Amino acid sequence: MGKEKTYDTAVKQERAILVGVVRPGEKPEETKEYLDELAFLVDTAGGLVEHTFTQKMLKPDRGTFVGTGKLDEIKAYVKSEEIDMVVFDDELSPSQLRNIERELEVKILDRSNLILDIFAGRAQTAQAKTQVELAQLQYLLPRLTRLWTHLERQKGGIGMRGPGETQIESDRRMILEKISLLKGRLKLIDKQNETQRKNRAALIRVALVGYTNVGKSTIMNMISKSEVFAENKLFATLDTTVRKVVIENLPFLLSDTVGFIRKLPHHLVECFKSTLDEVREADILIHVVDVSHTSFEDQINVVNETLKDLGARDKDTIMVFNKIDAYISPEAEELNEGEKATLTLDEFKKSWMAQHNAPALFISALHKENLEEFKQLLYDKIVALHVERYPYDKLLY
Ligand SMILES: Nc1nc2c(ncn2[C@@H]2O[C@H](COP(=O)(O)OP(=O)(O)OP(=O)(O)O)[C@@H](O)[C@H]2O)c(=O)[nH]1
Ligand SMILES: [Mg+2]
Repeated sequence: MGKEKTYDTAVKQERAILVGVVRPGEKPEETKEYLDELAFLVDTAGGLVEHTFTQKMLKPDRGTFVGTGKLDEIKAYVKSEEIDMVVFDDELSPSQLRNIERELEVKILDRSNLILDIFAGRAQTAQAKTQVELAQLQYLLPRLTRLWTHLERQKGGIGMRGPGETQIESDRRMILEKISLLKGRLKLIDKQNETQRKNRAALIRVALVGYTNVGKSTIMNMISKSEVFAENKLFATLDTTVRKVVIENLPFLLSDTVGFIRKLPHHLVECFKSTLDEVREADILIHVVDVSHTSFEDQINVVNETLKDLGARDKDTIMVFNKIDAYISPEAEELNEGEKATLTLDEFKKSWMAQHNAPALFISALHKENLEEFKQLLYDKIVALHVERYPYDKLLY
């Protein structure tokens, strides 16, 4: 923990505003939740959120996403407050991006390239770096015209066709070549990793999965006594780490991997599929939930959906509700003085969370609360699986 800082806070922070469209039927707390998460992403990327704009719409405008009236309002704010970038909560189409950029004349990001940017800043291994670069190029490809318009504007804005088209074509070809190069490199890395996995002993494999920032790496560090980078930022972990762990006399493999998030860019999921092989091939999943987060139920659904995409939804899964120390009950505001807003371990065990999610455990990885029960359940599960798989192996237990 506490490795080197990824972002240098000494440089001037970029001033950002957020823009979200409120869909019909969306509850105010949902809108707040989406934009809070976007703000956390901007913060993680090193930016400073100055203001948030929302616009109620049946569906986003095809040309300008928020409609021209709202765009004028945003433009006035951008100019008067010297804003450096405008961040949209949804993926913008290439033409929306072009129109908005032309109007606002500052950097425009959408959720996808914000996430890509964070990933790019965090990638450590050759595999992660290649995966992120590939995703970035795939994101860029349909948006190439935008870059060219940009150059045209600097030159005076005439002659949008002629040389522009030729330039786009050659850029395009270059990017396509780079994409196929990166794909080739990834294939090679995948093959090496596959061989590595095959060479491992026939141990039971357990994978930590969950939404980003729920405490997966903290749990990994705690039970494997390793030093995986954990911090209160999104996507602290990008690469998969595998450790051999021994509980009592029982060895098994535990992996920690990239966290999931709602609206994860499609390209990114594709490019990170191989990083998630460890999840796909795991015998047991530990689905970690941050119970102190107001929308942890939504987060559980997002994780389950992502697991489904990966073909890993039907695996043997233990639900671990983490951060019980920071849990505040939704009725906390109505409590009288002296009454506790959190739950005791017994109350957690009797709650709907336990009843709906068997087997479920309630822990605090940070305060090392209830870890014995966690280890015991894991131990029992692994032993059961081991007996089933190697009925004649008497070396263990
Ligand atoms: N209060 C509290 N905080 C915790 C607990 N467990 C982890 N945290 C904090 O939550 C933050 C995120 O923890 P990580 O272990 O990095 O989470 P992660 O799931 O690996 O996150 P990503 O790799 O970014 O997806 C850190 O600041 C931890 O110190 C806990 O039990 N209680
Ligand atoms: Mg992590």
